[in-house]
Amino acid sequence: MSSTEGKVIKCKAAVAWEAGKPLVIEEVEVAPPQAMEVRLKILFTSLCHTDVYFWEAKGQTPLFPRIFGHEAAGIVESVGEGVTELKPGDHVLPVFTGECKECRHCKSEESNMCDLLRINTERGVMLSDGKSRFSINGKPIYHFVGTSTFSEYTVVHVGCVAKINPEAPLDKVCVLSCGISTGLGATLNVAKPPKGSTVAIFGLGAVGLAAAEGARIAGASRIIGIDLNPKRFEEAKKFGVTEFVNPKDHDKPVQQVIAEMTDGGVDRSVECTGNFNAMISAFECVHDGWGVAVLVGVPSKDDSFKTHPMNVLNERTLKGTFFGNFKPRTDLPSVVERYMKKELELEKFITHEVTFSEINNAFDLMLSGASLRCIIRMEG
Ligand code: CXF
Ligand code: ZN
Repeated sequence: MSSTEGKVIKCKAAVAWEAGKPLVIEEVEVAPPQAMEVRLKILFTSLCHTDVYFWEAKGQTPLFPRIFGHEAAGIVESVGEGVTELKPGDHVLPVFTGECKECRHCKSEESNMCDLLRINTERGVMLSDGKSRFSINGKPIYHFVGTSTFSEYTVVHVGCVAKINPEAPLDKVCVLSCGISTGLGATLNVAKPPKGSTVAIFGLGAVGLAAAEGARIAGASRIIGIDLNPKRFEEAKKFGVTEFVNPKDHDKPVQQVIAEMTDGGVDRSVECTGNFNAMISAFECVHDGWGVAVLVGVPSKDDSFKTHPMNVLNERTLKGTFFGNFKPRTDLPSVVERYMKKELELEKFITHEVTFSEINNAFDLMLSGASLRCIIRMEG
């Protein structure tokens, strides 16, 4: 039994008091985990665009004060009642979407969209009692997507925690909690490019580069990266991207450019920008007869998507994915193993590292487009 079990822990957390204002490192109180919850000591966390988006209060009703953060790795400190699969000391990745293992989605081999623990960006409290486990002088601080990893300790539902190999370096595998798994899974689990095939990736940010990494692992012969920023290409080569297309360099639709490059279209495409015009291009650039396009990027609220139905009738398939179709508890341990076997390279995604007290720098680096992933080291 750890000395803190069952007790309130006082620790440091980066609190967002207001939309778009720098986070403030505060001393917070973290309540013990309740039934089916675990309290984690976070060792490393990284910043994902979704944290920035909700911090800027672009999505939905703003909820403040709040502790953001959902890409992370840590160690179980204590477990609540009813938790049998985790124990103090286990190495884990918290995940913003869960796997209850009981609902029809969890029981289906095809879905990872758990009914109970699916992402909810509007809820700032724990599911079981509608309360926050964080407070400052008795005033509650809201949670974010059930993870709130910008804190030395956090409380998470057991269904949102993947137990991983204790040998895995937590400062690397923390990026598997969200963006990198999303892009990787979009290619490996959903697009499934056969060996030797051609793959187009729209958007060469961290998620798109993870999709390219998936195509490289699958043995694609050509990986065509599409981005409006030509500077992205140099970096993209490290992820297996073999050719680069900037839609701005052409006076015809990019889907036509790609069709001309590939004798009628690519075998697979993965859309990682969230721009609806890019989604149309990603769909229309796949070859008729067998092409599959996968949508990953999150569109704006009022967007819609238009294509001629003949594009579908001519045997093109459109798919979408959430978290790369990975079931967090069942599948993430094996993604970690792929990294351990050096099949999957994570180092190249990690462009920066800061200490916890420098967390606002990680926001600046992401906003300026300078970073792919910036690791935030909680200690030392
Ligand atoms: C995203 C996935 C789509 C909805 C918002 C959150 N995942 C994490 O960043
Ligand atoms: Zn994310």
